[in-house]
Amino acid sequence: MAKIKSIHARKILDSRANWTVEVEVNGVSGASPAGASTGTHEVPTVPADIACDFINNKMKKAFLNHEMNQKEIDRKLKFLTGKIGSNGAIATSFAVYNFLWDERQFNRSVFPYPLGNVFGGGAHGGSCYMQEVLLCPKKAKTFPDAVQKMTDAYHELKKELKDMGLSLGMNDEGALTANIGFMELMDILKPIADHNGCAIGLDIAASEMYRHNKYYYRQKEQFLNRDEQIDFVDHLIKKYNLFYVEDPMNEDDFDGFSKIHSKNKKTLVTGDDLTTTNTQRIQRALGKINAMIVKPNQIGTVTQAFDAISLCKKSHIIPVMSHRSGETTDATIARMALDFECPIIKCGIADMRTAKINELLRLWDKTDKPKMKKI
Ligand code: 2PG
Ligand code: MG
Repeated sequence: MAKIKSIHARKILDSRANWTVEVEVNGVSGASPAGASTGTHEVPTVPADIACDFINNKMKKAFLNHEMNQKEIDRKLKFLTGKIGSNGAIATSFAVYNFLWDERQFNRSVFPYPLGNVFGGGAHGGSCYMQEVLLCPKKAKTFPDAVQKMTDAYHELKKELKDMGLSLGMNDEGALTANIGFMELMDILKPIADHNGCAIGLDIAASEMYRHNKYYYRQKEQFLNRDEQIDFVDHLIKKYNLFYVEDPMNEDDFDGFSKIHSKNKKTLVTGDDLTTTNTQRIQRALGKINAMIVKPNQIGTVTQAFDAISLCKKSHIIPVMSHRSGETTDATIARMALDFECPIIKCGIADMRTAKINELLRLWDKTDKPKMKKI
């Protein structure tokens, strides 16, 4: 087994022009993304300078000449997150994962469906209260066809909003923004999604709008109480035939998620801030959700993210590999989605988001008899 011969951390910029951590292990790199609508239960980050300083001046000595073993390294990283943050830990863990990529004997022929943020708002910018309106090209038979369908729908919506004179450009995730109400947007998007073979999903990111036990809808200047929020989400699911709803309730309201799930068994009721890629929180969510976001930087290492995926699979919860709103061109999550056979990868559509999609297009092209994971 290879040994760690060099480790070096540096600051690089993410897509929001904020500093983030990139780590090279034996010359192979990994970089940390960053969230804006972060869950309270995520492992905290530390400023990039502090993480890099600790990695280069203290951690390095303790890691050099150790075996390049993902589990062992991640076990050590887990205990260092107080010093290097989840950002320093995941950048190192990704670098090790990428170094070992060629050696690992995984069956890499089952590809995830992309889930792309086509229209956005909330904490990612844009006037809409809805954080993400997502498209999943469920009718596609191949990964390239899935990308075609999703981008066709994206371009059609973009043109429509431009022709109506409503377009306001893109937000943090490369999603479209416009001077339009959410329901009006949905009414325009639904036929576009339908004829391009895409299903619609939402990331409501409800914790971001939760104030004094109510949900604040800023476009409507309206507060909804818990029961009203459940009814509103239920109404949206039925009206737009939503296949996916992420974080419909505040991050600690496990029973609220359960209520929506029990009324809508065909929809993926998905935890993100609820579960934060944390196996203890997934245990609490069993039976209450049927899908879960996997963001490796929420928990700090590839191994812990993998443990979360394994628990999901045992518990009939669909693991959805996911980017963050602050990203780099690091494409490790695309590789992880393939290795761990996640049926869906949430990775955006435009701007820097193409790094993950392009990695999967390359891998699809290089694979003998690739196929899509059934969802
Ligand atoms: C989310 C993510 C990614 P952030 O809420 O699912 O889309 O956003 O990285 O800001 O938490
Ligand atoms: Mg989310």
